[in-house]
Amino acid sequence: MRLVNVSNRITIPRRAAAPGGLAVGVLAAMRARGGLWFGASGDCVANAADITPKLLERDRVTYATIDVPEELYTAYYNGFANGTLWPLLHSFLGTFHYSASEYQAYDAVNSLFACHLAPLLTDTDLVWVHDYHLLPLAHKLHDAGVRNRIGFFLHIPFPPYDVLRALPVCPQLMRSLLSFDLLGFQTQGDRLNFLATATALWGETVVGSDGAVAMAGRRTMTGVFPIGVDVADIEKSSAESLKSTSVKQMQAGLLGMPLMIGVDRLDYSKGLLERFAAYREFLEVHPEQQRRVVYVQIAPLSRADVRAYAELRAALEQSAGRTNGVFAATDWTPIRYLNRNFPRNVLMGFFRMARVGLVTPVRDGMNLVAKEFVAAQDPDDPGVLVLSSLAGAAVELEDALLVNPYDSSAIARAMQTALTMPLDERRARHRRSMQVLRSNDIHQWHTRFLRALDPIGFEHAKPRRAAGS
Ligand code: GDG
Repeated sequence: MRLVNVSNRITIPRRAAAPGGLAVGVLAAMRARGGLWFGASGDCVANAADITPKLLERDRVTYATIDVPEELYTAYYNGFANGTLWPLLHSFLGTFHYSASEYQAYDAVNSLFACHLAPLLTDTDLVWVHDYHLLPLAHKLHDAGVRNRIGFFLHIPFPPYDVLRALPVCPQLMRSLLSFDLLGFQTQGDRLNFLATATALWGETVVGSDGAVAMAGRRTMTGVFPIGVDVADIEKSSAESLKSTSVKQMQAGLLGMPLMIGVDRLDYSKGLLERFAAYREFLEVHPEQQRRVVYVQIAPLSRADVRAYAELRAALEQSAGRTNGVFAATDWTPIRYLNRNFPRNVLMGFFRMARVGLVTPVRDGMNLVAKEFVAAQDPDDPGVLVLSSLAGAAVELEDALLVNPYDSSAIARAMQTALTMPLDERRARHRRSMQVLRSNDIHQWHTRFLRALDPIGFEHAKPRRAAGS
């Protein structure tokens, strides 16, 4: 059995990778199992008729990419995927828009993916499709004659039907999801929202007691597979990178003050404006903390061509500037706000030296940064995670300081609690959180998903290294 992962974009090792949770998860599955990873290259081609997949072999993984015509890709990616589905699935009806032509482009790019992936598949391949860019892909692959087992994992939330039905093409997209053999979600809440939507559209009889949806002679299983992180790798790289130049420079710049850190793609789902407001409130309510703490916010730009992201960027610059204007001293900058991308091992080193991790998305499928922050801590002197109760990670990380991300006073209080928490309590919370992370790490995530997709094929195919190792 060969694993074939399909995602909008792929990450080729040793090339600078854009930050993003999906790539981190799929790369771990590919490294462990080998196989084929198919997606768009990010480059453009003049005509769809000229598309030929480019193949690259590295370390028993075949990376296959296609170039997509620019206009089509823009309408598919910036338009329907990130202007319609991303806000809608995060329940942001105010940011969501719909355009029939962008939906057509989305459908057409899914057809192109299917048409160029189908010839690369062999009969025994297990196909695993990732995320909201590719909801119709199994349906298109069936049309292209593919009969393999095909699974789908949604990395972001699945909203309640009452939100989803704002989308004019909701029934079509829901129907095409039933072409998958397995649908995986981050949390039970997401899965139940999907099943309730299926019930609302097609009646109670389509959903079985085991959570499978049966329609027109097909049966689609559903399951919950919360994504994890590579705990052992992060423990090692966070400790090792304390010796790196960037981490030492950061340490020197703290002048002995505790570090509060946030690391998020610049995205309105991550609650950055709300977090900046909470930090301002914290400095007002606790003037004794002024000049006693450093807040570093790393926010690499993403989807900069989508208007909502450009607007958010401007608002964040204004907000950080206002806080620094009001509170800065000649020898102290309250917020260090960096729109840049750091190497992964350096980030893990930053996490390890931080006293507080701020992860306060207003909605998030899981949030890997929350898990990475915990895994990177020194168990003898661990930092404290302040975590949004609206992130999928809050289901597992009950020992974080859980906050409502819209409640700036609650976040400000949690900042103070985290900064003043006694060592014994920090250690106890960290120990319990690490047990949770180890019991569901990244290897268990892909193992559990693939075993559910094809129990028989899975038992006959050995990964290149044992899951969990
Ligand atoms: C989606 C879902 C779900 C960030 N800055 C840099 C950098 N990162 C890395 C982080 C982390 C990843 O990017 C971000 O993952 P998240 O899970 O936090 O968020 P999304 O990108 O929105 O991911 C999310 C995830 O998919 C997986 O299923 O958890 O809910 O929205 O790994 O460390 N990496 C590097 N430099 C940076 O500056 N190298």
